[in-house]
Formats: sequence, C-alpha cells, structure tokens
Amino acid sequence: MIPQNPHYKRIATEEGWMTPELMKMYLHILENKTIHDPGFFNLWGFFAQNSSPRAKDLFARIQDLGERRLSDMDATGIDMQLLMLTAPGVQVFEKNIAVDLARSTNDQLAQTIKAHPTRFCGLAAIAPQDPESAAKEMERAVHHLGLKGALINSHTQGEYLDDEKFWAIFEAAEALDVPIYIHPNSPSPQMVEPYLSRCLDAAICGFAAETSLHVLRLIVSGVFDRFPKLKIVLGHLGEGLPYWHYRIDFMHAGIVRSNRSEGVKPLKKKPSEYLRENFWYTSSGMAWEPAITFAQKIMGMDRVLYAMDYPYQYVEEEVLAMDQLPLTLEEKKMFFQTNAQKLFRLE
Ligand code: 1DF
Ligand code: MN
Repeated sequence: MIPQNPHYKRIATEEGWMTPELMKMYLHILENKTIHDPGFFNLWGFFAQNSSPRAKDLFARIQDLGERRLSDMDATGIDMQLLMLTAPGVQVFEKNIAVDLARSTNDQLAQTIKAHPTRFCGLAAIAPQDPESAAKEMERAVHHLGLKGALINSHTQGEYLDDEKFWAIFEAAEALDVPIYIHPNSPSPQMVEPYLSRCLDAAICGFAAETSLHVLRLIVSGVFDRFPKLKIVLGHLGEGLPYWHYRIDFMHAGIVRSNRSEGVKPLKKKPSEYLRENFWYTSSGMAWEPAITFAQKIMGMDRVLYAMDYPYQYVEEEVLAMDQLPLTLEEKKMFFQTNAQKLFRLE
C-alpha cells in the first residue's frame, strides 16, 4: 500500500481497459483467423490465450473496472486513471461493427466513470474506418458522456491518418478543443515482418517504431498547418521522437529544398516546432529519470505528464521513484497532476 502524496494527486494518463465482449471478439479473430495482422496475433495470442502468470494476470486485470482495479490503484499510490480502450481497440474490425463497438464501449466507460468520478476519467474509442462517424462519436463522447478526448491506436488495418480521407477526425478534435491520444499499435502488416521472429513487434520496440512513423507521416503531410490547434498526446515519452528533433529538422529541410519527393511539400514550420507546439508526452512505461528529464528539457515542463500504463506496466514502487525526480515540488505537481488537469480539462 503506497500512501497518497500530500502535495499532489497522482493522475495516471495511459491506463488500459477492455470489456469481456471485446475480449471475446479478439478470441474469435484468433481462433478463426478472420483478419491479416501478424502483430495482432502475436500480441493477443499471448495476452488472451497464453497460460503464463503474466498473461493470466493481465487477462483478469484489463477487464476489471471495479474493486480489483481500485485496490491496485491504492496499492500503487494512484489517485486517478485516465482510461483508454486497450490497443488495437475497435480498429481491427469491419467498419459497421467498429462504429457500434466504439459507441457501446464509450457508454460503458461513461458508466464506470459515473460510479467513481474521483478515481476514473477517460478517452473515447473511435473507429477511423468511418471518419465521419468517428468525428460524430467524438463529439457525442465529449458533450454527452463527459469523456476528455479520443484515442487512436496508430494504424488502422495498415492505413495512416495522414491520408486526407481521415481528416474529419482532426477537424472535430480541433473544433471540440480536445486532444487525440495516439497510442501504439503493433507495426502494420506492411512493416511487421522482420520484428516477428525475435518478438520485437510489441512494446519492446515495434510499438515505438510504428507510432513514431505515424507521427512523422502526420507532420510531413502538413496536417498541423491545416489544423494548427490540433493537440496530440503520445505515450512512452514521445516514442523516441525527442531524441530526433535536430536530425529530423535538418534532413526534412534538405528533402524540401531539393524537391526530392512528391510526398514532401514545404511546411510553415520546422518539424520540431510542431512537435513542441502540438504535442504532449506521457511517461507510460518509461519511469526512468534521464529520459524524463530529457523529454522535459526538449518539450517544456508543462508538456510531460505521468502515466503508468496499467496493467501492462504495473510496478508497485514506481510512483515512489517518480516522487524522487530531480524537480521542485511545483514541477512534480505539474508532472503528476496539473498538466493532466489542464490538457484533459479534468475537474
Ligand atoms: C503492451 C504495452 C500492450 C502497452 C499494450 O496494449 C500497451 C505490452 C495492448 O506490453 O505488450 O498499451 N504499452 O502501451 O506499453
Ligand atoms: Mn499503453
């Protein structure tokens, strides 16, 4: 049992959940091989079907929105979780099924939050397969369910959001002034192959490769010139991107100058300026002082937020280590509490 911190609330901002109904649907895919997505099979073949203690434990925890989760939060000193439907959410399903499932899971999430409003808040699942419906669902979730933004688990069946057919989603997020959390997914079918045989496709590396690729596609496409107020949240301290700002800026400028690719047009700003102005990073799975300090230095103190990534990363003493970060009390409060309250407009 880790006591609450007297100086700040600890809000964890990338916390996974799913319904038993969704788990059944994943099992159906696994058993009947109804989709082509090797990353999905490797990830959920483990968590849904493996008999190791880690998989069994996760299987139970991820589906619980009641006593077990609350007692786990108490045990690890977490005051509040920002809940998001675990990856890949509804994005692996056929369009109409995904649209319905996003609605029904968002309704269930809203019920959970209503039952424990001081412990839970959440983001809406949306189905990018149907961008217009996704935009409408985001609006419904924010205006009628009290959810704080939307979640997209990187690629949708191998497609990336830099394709303009998806931009109704960004238009809605900008108009509602709510963030979109781009959570990792396994690398798309086009890129996953060499990751598989060494089990590098999931959280060890593939997630960050896939998600950072997605973000760079977005930036280079000019989406932030079209939607300059768009707010994007990334986990895992920005999926490696903070380390790359300098090189991305240098190389992008060269590609533009030499007119090297049809897919690269001049932008109003440098890539790193969008990363600093349109993005927020959470510390999910990266409870590591040098990396957090570096991300804060690159992004600013007000853009790095605490996350645990429950139940995938469930480390009891993690918050105690984070309480010891080399920050002033005011900065620690920003990291654990007020940055999240501002970005997600929590009460
Ligand atoms: C894993 C990690 C799985 C994260 C996740 O969702 C996830 C994992 C399926 O360890 O396989 O959200 N994560 O964000 O690091
Ligand atoms: Mn996660």
